[in-house]
Amino acid sequence: MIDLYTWTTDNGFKARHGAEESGLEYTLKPVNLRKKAQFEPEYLKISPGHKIPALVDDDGPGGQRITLCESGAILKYLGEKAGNGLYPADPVARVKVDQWLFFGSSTFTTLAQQYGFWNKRNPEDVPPAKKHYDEVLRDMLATLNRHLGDNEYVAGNYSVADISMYPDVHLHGVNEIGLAEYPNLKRWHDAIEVRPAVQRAWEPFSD
Ligand SMILES: N[C@@H](CCC(=O)N[C@@H](CS)C(=O)NCC(=O)O)C(=O)O
Repeated sequence: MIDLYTWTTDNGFKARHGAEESGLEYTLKPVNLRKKAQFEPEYLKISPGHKIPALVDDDGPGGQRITLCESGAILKYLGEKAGNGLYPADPVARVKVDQWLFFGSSTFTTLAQQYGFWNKRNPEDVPPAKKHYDEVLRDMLATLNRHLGDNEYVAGNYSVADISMYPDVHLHGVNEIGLAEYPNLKRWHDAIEVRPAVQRAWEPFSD
């Protein structure tokens, strides 16, 4: 049985989206960040850096129990375990999925979160930081838009790499900046948004 520890944030939605697309059975374990549940000693054994998402699989490789944090690693793990092409078996296809999965996990979300912090959540008005991260986010959206002009999904076929970027395109791109200037990205977003797994993954939940 897989336990998925998550909350209603971009990285949290990625893991839930990956779990829903995998078709694997899992139990959702809410970690209420507002109540600082991520600092509970038992949770820190699974996620040492007090971050969601995290996962425990009693039936990991070789039947061993494994614990895992980092959304990118979780997406790769679920995709490999599901064996349904979300993380492809073909080494050549994997090269591109890895490239965009790392971009999504380490560059895109990390910088989009800075946009969210400086432009939406920080009570102090700091115009240079706002301007900087607004430009950074728009540049990343433009990069994706150009790439998706020649590719249906970021790594060719739909994969965990797309899942790693969907939440921040949705939250910041669609809901805040707007995608009118990025038609290829809007086409990509809208195709993913209607997937049944995405609808399920974004259903509200509470602890
Ligand atoms: N690189 C990590 C980042 C995870 C992350 O930033 N999680 C945030 C929510 S989106 C969190 O748990 N914050 C709580 C904290 O830092 O205490 C990943 O991709 O999983």
